[in-house]
Amino acid sequence: MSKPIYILNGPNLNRLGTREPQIYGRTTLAEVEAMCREAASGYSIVFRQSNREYEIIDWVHEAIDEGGGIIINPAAFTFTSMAIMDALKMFPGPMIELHISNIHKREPIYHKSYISPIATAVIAGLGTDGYPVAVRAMIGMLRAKT
Ligand code: CA2
Repeated sequence: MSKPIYILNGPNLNRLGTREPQIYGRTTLAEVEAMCREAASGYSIVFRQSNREYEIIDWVHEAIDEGGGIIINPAAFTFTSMAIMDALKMFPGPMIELHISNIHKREPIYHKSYISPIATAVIAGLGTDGYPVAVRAMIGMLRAKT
């Protein structure tokens, strides 16, 4: 059986759909999870969100041991966390950095990602539709590997 795809979400994304709809839309994180499961076509999905940096690091370690691929929206940790970057560096499989908004179109504080230089691919600006797009792209990469 193939290893699961880990979809990890960083701080505040549990509040998705409740504010700033002009940037992040009105879809909730529970709806995003459902979209990902629908796109997974037989692959198992581990879908998680945390507001705590250490918990995301622990989940990356879990994915290193048990996961086939990682899709991560690190939210604000994108711009601050060398610790998450260091953990992700140890992951041997494909990794997609995902952002709902186009971070490069926003203020300069959103431009310098610690994760992009080590990610296999980056998706930004597709809204929450970026999640199922990332799942399909991840499945393509996992199939190409086997
Ligand atoms: O666009 C993205 O997905 C971001 O990763 C979201 C982060 C932001 O710091 C990144 O620059 C881009 C912020 C997430 C804030 O969470 C929200 C929760 C509820 C409503 C709106 C946003």
